[in-house]
Amino acid sequence: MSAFKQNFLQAALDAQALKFGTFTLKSGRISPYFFNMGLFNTAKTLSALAESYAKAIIESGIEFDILFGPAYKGIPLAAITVTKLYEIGGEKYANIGYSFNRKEKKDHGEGGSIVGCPLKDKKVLIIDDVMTAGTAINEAFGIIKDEGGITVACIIAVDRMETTKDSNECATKIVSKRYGVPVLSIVSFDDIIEVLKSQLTTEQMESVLEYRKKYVPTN
Ligand code: OMP
Repeated sequence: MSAFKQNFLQAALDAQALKFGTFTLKSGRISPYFFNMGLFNTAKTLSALAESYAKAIIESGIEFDILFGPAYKGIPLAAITVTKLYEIGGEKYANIGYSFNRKEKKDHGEGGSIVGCPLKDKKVLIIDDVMTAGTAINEAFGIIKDEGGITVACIIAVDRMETTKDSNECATKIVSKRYGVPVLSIVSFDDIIEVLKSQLTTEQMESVLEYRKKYVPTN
């Protein structure tokens, strides 16, 4: 497993952004683990987070013009990661732009709902936190299309690898097929299990595996 994945998981545990217990998800599922991006909230943890996103993007070799962070959680992610891409990846990333959408439309000043680089005719990479059923990310694809941009991929920190309500395929696959683009992630549910198996109690491990069996497709 890549070092950036392991570093990310260690940073998530240190920041208590990755927790084990009983959590109700947006989908209503009761999950034995939860990833809370909001707990990466200090300079050091955000720097580690940005490094993991940047390394995953560099490793993918995806070519793009703009890193787009959907409001609200994607906004700081886009800003910190675009900076880190330049620091780590050098000149190749010097002119990569960043932008985000406003939740509320502004009718004064320059107006519009996009802040940062205009998306028209640009190759856009969406950055977000977690994908469970893929609902949140759909909106971002729509915004980019409406602005005349071309989404070339999206990247999330955690791919929970779960099926949606109406399909036996995992949400990341469905999103990837629907929009014809790769869905990248720093880590998947399986990476979490692999790295943390020695740190979880038997009880935690059992509920994690049971959840996996119920909601993660086998192929
Ligand atoms: P989907 O829209 O179903 O893909 O769920 C993704 C969203 O669920 C994230 O953007 C979060 O708001 C929330 N979420 C987490 O933040 N962490 C998790 O581990 C699980 C969820 C979730 O509710 O599924």
